[in-house]
Amino acid sequence: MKKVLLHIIITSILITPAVLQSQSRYEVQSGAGVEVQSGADICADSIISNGFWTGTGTICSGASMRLKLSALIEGFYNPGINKMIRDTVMVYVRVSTPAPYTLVDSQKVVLDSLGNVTINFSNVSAGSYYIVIKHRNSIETWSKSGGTTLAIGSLNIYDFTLTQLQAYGNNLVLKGTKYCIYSGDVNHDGVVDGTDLSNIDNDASNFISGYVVTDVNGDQVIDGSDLAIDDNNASGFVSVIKPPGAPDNITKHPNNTRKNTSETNHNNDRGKNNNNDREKTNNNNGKDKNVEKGEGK
Ligand SMILES: [Ca+2]
Ligand SMILES: [Ca+2]
Repeated sequence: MKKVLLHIIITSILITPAVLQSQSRYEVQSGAGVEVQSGADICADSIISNGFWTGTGTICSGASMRLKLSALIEGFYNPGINKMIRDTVMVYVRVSTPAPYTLVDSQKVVLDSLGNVTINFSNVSAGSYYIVIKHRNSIETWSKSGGTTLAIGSLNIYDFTLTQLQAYGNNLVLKGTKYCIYSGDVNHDGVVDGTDLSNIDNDASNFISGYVVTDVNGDQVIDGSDLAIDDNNASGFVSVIKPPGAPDNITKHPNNTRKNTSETNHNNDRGKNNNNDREKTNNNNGKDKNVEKGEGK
């Protein structure tokens, strides 16, 4: 298919010099024509068509919003080596106004050991949005007050680790030199409190281990280290801070079926207690039926 596509592009350029093509942009100018043969496809982040197309191939008009996101999970981040235990998060894009900040897209992705991931959102057009991160045992965190501008056709960058202002309500905790998302909301009710502590305490008493929601520091052992993080954040009355009128719960966008290439196996189901209020998604392609059992690592 690549040979066919290359042939089409080269032929197009030779025959119709008005056609411009690059990695993320394909433009057919007025008066120009492109034949896409059966079985071939032309895809780009941005396709501008002022000319005409022939043939029965596929045109992927998949203009997407690309976002390089950086976020660190407090319990999973070790400032001594500036590394984080990688884990899955849900990332939501919501309009910045008006309330209730309509959800336009979401992705389930894996933050790497530096807290980075690059995501393609296919349902987001250029505008101002809130970026919301939800992790299996951390406090749901919204991006800075007033929203952030996201563009199409260029890489957008949003870094929650830079300053406290990067989160709505300054709801980040400094660890070393990086700002992190608060850990410890084991039961996902939006607050770190005695209920979370109790859940951790129970699992620690039962020597539960593995990929479980009570493992707040990501070492797959439930013990006093996890309790200490929750105890500290419960003492600080850590809770979700989001714009007025925001909904209590966020659900996955129903139209989203795209998978990010950085995702890992989500079938890791070694823990005994990992159904505890996990993010439940309903990926239409049927590949992620086990998401509710384990979000990956
Ligand atoms: Ca909680
Ligand atoms: Ca642990």
